[in-house]
Amino acid sequence: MRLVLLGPPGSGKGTQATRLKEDLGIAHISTGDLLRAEVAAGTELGKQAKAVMDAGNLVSDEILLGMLEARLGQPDVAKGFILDGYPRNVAQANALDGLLAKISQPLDAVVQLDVATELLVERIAGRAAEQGRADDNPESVRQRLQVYNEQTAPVVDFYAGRGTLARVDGVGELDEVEGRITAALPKH
Ligand code: B4P
Repeated sequence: MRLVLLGPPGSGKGTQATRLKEDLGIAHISTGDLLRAEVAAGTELGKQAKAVMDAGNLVSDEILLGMLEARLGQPDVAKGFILDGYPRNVAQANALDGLLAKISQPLDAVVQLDVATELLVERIAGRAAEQGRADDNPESVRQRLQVYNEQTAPVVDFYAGRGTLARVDGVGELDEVEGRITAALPKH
């Protein structure tokens, strides 16, 4: 199974991908986690990315493409993968098409998690209190939501136009949401 999980910040992409990876036995590729690992390791890339992420903006497409290409080249990806946090704009969606064509691993499904904005803000505030992530402050959250509406929402239309998109209600117990995602996946 090769799956893209789409959704605004706080919609549960990371939360659900962590569960689905266990149940489906496939790799979980979170571009947010890859970037945070670079920041934590203090690499040059991490230094460049940190300020952009903290402000709630998108890190450059070029950096993301290089990171993703390297990750897709790792052996665990052969079993399938969940992409969480990529693509975040239409240029990234086109780049992903190119990368996957090169390794002959086209997508099987794209799932969009729908959650109302007030709930997103509430969830992220909860995480801020628990984990203190640098980009979970109110100002960055506002910016991340704006970036989502301007740049990522068109990616939903991109996949809808191809007929590969399933929309799933992301509100409810974690098991319930996971069940809806699983039900929306093509059967192999
Ligand atoms: P991400 O790490 O992708 O962060 P996110 O969009 O906030 O979603 P996340 O997966 O963490 O949260 P989730 O919804 O699971 O990106 C961070 C930054 O990295 C971006 O702003 C950008 O700067 C950069 N970046 C990443 N990818 C990029 C790309 N492709 N291009 C450019 N830049 C990129 O969960 C949120 C909270 O909700 C949690 O506390 C969770 O417990 C809670 N929750 C989840 N499901 C719930 C439910 N059903 N009910 C109640 N609470 C729930």
